[in-house]
Amino acid sequence: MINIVLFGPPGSGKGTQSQKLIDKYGLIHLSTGDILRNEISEGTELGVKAKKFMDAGELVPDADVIAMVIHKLTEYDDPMGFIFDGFPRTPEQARSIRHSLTDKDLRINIMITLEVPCEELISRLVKRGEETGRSDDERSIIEKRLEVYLQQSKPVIDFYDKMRKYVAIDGMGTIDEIFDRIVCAVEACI
Ligand code: B4P
Repeated sequence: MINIVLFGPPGSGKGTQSQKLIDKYGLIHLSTGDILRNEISEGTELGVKAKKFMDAGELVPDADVIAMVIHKLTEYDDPMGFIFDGFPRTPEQARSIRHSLTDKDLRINIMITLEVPCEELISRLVKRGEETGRSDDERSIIEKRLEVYLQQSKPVIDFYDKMRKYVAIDGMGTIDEIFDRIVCAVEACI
């Protein structure tokens, strides 16, 4: 079983690269952004609450996201492993998932951070906003999400670095070039 955390600022290519990793390794995709958007489209209590935070470019509260992920983990019997896409996004989320996995005798094998310059992130997300109409891909909200990433999410790197699980990957280039770099890092840890 292999468990991968795919980390990086908004627009760094986490969702894009997760799809390729699923195809190659048969892992289960656990994207907290996708799960939350699904809750919103179904109009659940969590969705109504999450939408307010997401549309403001803020993180959804830790307690809600952690409970949601722990519940999701129980839905699968004998998986090949998980790709945690966009989770953990705070040190509190990182500590919680570590405890939950340890209780099941499991662990995160590698935490991959996609590094992309800020101007490129903004340009990718503005383009996606124009193409898809995604409500949080609007310039002022994108800027807020980047600020939140630097202040609240980036410390997650230290958490995994201390455990020697952190690997930085250049997130610039074609999708296939970046994927090749990720595969090299994954193969080195399994
Ligand atoms: P997410 O859905 O995780 O959104 P994201 O950070 O923008 O990443 P995404 O995966 O969608 O984009 P990607 O980089 O692949 O989160 C949305 C919101 O949900 C958060 O702001 C927060 O409010 C909430 N949330 C989610 N998880 C949470 C948590 N754990 N705790 C609290 N709140 C949480 O791609 C972006 C664009 O770039 C795409 O259009 C893609 O086609 C393009 N692209 C990708 N690779 C490229 C490349 N190599 N070259 C050019 N373009 C590329």
